[in-house]
Formats: sequence, C-alpha cells, structure tokens
Amino acid sequence: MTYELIVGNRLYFSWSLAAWLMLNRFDTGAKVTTTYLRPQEEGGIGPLLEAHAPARTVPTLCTPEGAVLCDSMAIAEELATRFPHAGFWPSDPLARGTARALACEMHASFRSLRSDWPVNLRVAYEAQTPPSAVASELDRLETIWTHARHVTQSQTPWLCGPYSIADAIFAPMATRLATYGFDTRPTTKDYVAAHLCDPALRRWRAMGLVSEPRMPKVERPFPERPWPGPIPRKARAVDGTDAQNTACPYSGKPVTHCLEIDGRRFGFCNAFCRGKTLADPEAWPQFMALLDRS
Ligand SMILES: N[C@@H](CCC(=O)N[C@@H](CS)C(=O)NCC(=O)O)C(=O)O
Repeated sequence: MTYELIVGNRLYFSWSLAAWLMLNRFDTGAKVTTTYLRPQEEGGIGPLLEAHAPARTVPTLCTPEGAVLCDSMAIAEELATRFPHAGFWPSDPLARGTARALACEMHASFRSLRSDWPVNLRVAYEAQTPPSAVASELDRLETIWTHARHVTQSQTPWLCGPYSIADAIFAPMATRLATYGFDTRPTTKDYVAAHLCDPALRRWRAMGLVSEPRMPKVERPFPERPWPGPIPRKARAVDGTDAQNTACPYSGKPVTHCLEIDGRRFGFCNAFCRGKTLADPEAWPQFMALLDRS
C-alpha cells in the first residue's frame, strides 16, 4: 500500500513543494515514495510522465489502487478524505471554511505573481518594484491573510490556527515573496517568516540546494541579498571517515562522507546526506539528535 508522489526540481517547482509539504507536514502513517523528475530546459515535464498517463504536470500522486491525481487541490482533498485524523483541514468549522476558501483562491488565482515572479528557492533578490498587476495581487494576499488570521483568531503563525492545507498551498507564495524582496507588510512579513522557519520547508530547500540543477530561464538579473530565512549553522565538508558516529543518522548505513561542526566530525552514508545536512544542519532532527547526544 504505497503512494508515489512525483515532483519536479525542488528549487523552482511551486506546486511540487505544496504537495510534498502535504505529505511531510501531516502524519498520515502511509508509506510514500517520492520520485524527483529532472526535466531538460526545453523538453518539459510531460514526456517524463508517460508511464503515469494522463498526468502531464507535477505534482502527481499515484495511489496504491492506481488512481492518478495530477492536480494539487485534488491531492489535498483526497488526502484529507483518506486520512481524516491527520489534520489536513482545521476541525473548527469557521477555520475549516476559511482555510478551504483561501486554499482554493490560491490555486485558482494570482496568475501575474505566478508568471512574473517564478518560485526560486535558490536566491533572494533586493526588493523589486512589482508590476501593477502583481501589486494588486500582493494587496490581495495581505488582505486575505489578515482576514483569515483575524476571523479564526489564529494563535499560531499559520492562517487558520494549526498548520493546514491552506498553509501548505501558500508556502511557495511565501518563498516567492522572500525571493523578490516583498516580505515587508505586517501580516505578509510574519507569515513569510513563519514559512522560512518551517523545518519541513527548510529540508526541501536544503535538498534542492545540494542536488538540483539550476534552471537559467527562471533566474533574474536582479541584485541579490542573503536568503532571509534562518542563517544555517556553520559546518564544512571534510575528507576521510573519522567521525563520532559509525552509522549514518538517516539510513543507519556505514559512514563514507564527513562534515565538521563546532570542531566535531560526523559522518553520513553518501554525499547527498552530507550535503543536505551542510546546507542547513538544524533542519534535520536525526542529525540534531546525534549532535546533542555526542
Ligand atoms: N493544476 C496543477 C498545475 C501543476 C503545474 O502547473 N505544474 C507545473 C510545474 S509548477 C508543471 O508541471 N509544468 C510542466 C512543465 O514544467 O513541463 C496543480 O495544481 O498541481
């Protein structure tokens, strides 16, 4: 009974991030394998999904029974129905209705923002002046985010109380605003900061930074600024296998690649495990547990 989630390049594919968060932010107990597609610059995703027809876009979720869900909201609603106790939607009716309305608005709208300011988790730019169509969508975001927090009296950093599908679906928008320097309005600022601090989002970004090819057509020639999320703890790659641990904190396999942090050395079973940890050590609970007990 395994689900397969198929996603695109972790640095640039917005809906893929939203669906991945749905499967990583909520405890379904389901077994999930994730397939990461690497489209060529020109070829696009479609041809890589031939085995999963009729899917032509990512994310695509294939269920154990063989249903192919190739739309983020379909994935969200199907997961919420299948796993009613996982908390995909808030249980409070007012919060749930508000979360549903916002998630659907995100999915159906914000076309100018989505085309003019593509998601790019690799970089943050100096604040950009938004084109007018983008500016009115930015106004709309501040309005609906403020509304949701107000009517649900959210006591968390999230829109409608506990983290819900609405937050997962807005996560790529939050990173977009961070990338283009538009994270300054009161509600927007706090909400973007909450997403950038979210350990799940930090893990997705760390994996993207270490493994994904760059897509030049998404990059912009704007001056850059440091990524506005938490500053990763300093660590560096080192040669050899001399480490405080003998087994990789993620797989339990023997150590082949090491890093140094706070003058101590820790090992991993491959370059990717080491790389994702170097990119953001504190995003990885298994590594932090190892660090704390060593
Ligand atoms: N309605 C779909 C849209 C998904 C979508 O547009 N995905 C884009 C990437 S973010 C895609 O796969 N594009 C095809 C390509 O890049 O070749 C959803 O909500 O998931």
